[in-house]
Amino acid sequence: MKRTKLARMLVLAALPLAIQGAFAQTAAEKEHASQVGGTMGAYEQAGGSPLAGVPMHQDINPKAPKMTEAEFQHGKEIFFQRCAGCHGVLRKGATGKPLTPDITIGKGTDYLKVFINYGSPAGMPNWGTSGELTPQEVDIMARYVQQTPPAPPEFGMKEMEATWKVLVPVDKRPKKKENDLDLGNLFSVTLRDAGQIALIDGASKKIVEVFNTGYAVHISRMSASGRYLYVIGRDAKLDLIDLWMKKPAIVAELKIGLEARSVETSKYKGYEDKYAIAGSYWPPQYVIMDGDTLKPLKIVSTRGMTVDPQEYHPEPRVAAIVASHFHPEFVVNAKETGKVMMVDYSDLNNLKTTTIDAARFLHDGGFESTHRYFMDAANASNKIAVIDTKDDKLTKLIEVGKTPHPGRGANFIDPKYGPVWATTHLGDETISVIGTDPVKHKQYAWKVVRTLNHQGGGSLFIKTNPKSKNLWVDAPLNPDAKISQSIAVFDIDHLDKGFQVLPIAEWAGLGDGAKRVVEPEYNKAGDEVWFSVWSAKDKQSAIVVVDDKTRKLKAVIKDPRLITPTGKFNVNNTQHDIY
Ligand code: DHE
Repeated sequence: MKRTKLARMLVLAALPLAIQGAFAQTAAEKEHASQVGGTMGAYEQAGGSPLAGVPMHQDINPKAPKMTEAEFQHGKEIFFQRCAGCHGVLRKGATGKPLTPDITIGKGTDYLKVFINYGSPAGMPNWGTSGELTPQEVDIMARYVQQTPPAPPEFGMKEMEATWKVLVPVDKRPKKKENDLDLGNLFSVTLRDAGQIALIDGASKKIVEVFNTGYAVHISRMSASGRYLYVIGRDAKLDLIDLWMKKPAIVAELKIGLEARSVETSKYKGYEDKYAIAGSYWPPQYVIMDGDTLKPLKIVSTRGMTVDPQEYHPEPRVAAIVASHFHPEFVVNAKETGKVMMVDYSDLNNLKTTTIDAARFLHDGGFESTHRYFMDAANASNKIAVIDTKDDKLTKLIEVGKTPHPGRGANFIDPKYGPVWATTHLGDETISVIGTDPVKHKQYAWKVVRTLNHQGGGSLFIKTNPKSKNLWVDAPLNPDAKISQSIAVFDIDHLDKGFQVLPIAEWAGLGDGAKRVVEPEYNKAGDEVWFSVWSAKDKQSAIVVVDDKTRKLKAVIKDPRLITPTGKFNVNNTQHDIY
């Protein structure tokens, strides 16, 4: 495929679903856009926000063009569904341009209407000519963005406490494990559009339990002991599941804000299972809670100055959070300011925080194999920031490919360069392999030692396991269905020999649907790899299990309850940061 066409298809893939159809020009693009169901729309910052339905303060700007209350409400709804992801809730700009009244009033309604109608080569969709917005809605939006941005409500201790429920008090919980489940080999599987997670037993591949959790549930994390499972929804609802109970159950819940993506637990010696932390997109803040009850203890705002240029940002969303293994600290990433906060949880009343300047648009990342250095993707800056969690310092900012998206990344021993960590990319077809051993392989440390090409862009996750010689990389957002429905696998001992492609979606034997293959995850033994085959809510999805040694199909998990499976979190690997 020609590069220009591929580039256009990748841009298409990153757009909200609703407008993909309109951007699609070829039959293949049109088909892809219609296939991807309700899922792609929420990908990248351009996704719909749960804030659309939240009541907000309305302030009509006297200098701005007139709007009726109904028009304002309609504009607000469209803004949160379509625009907030890129332009920010307060319209201060994120991946899209700032749209505050000091800028927009000067441009005027007619200019703005043209812009909204036709879009721009810089990535602004053609909302009007695509048919996504009616001429009347284009007019409403042109006037809406000249009003003072309505701010969603804040969410402080009073609001949090009002949502807090302990369903099973700590003294009514088991003192030891009361079931026969092999906890280390359980998988917590995100059922994204059902607002649920499924617990699946790694050996029998059967669903043990399905829990109703938050809306468009995002990730699961484990407590240090492996007993408690934490699940966060995009609506910022946090659920705590006790895996020791005879029948694992939700024992506490808390809403930590209005929109969220991340949760983690204290892992430092002496603090196992003591605290949990969750970060929100709105309000931009994080909260530290009691690990076993979710009682909110300390809320800290992330609002502040960006690393570069040093200017105030009112909504630095909290992206990945990990727990340090070297200090009683959480590593909290503020996306828009590009700052990494090492939050010392040993004294919550006198909270000490070391703030490390990294690069803007921090998103996801994982530890290298010693767990000392956190490899932190600043996605829109095309960089990996290496954060030393022992000395609490920035070790290096490394240029990688376009829009790195490691998930947690992949650690392995490169036959030539020693210990390395790899990231894949959303924006191109490369994998950047980075040396991570500053002691025995100093000359390669914190450098891209290899760049591998795999099937194509639109990749989200890369995975291996200490017991494996395989490196797996997905490409679920690639516009070519052949690519998005398969997986590439490299032999770690022969990386320069290229990759093998396995037709995972075909192996699943499903009917029609997007069938994107997403997120490789190992079992506890490190001898099986699980892949989600992710279709729309009303289509059948599945999980395909591959034998890691032979690369042959081992099992297909199909169940009517497996609705839009995406992330899979093996208890043992999540508990011990093995990836
Ligand atoms: Fe994720 C991790 C944010 C869309 C599946 N995702 C993360 C993290 C963040 C994030 C900040 C890191 C959490 C941490 O480590 O503490 N994700 C976002 C978004 O803002 C975005 C781009 C758009 C949105 O509206 O939410 C988004 N994410 C998606 C998806 O569409 C995915 C593919 C499917 C889904 O279930 O929603 C998806 N994100 C995941 C998964 C992880 C994740 C599976 C955890 C990876 C891991 O190995 O830990």
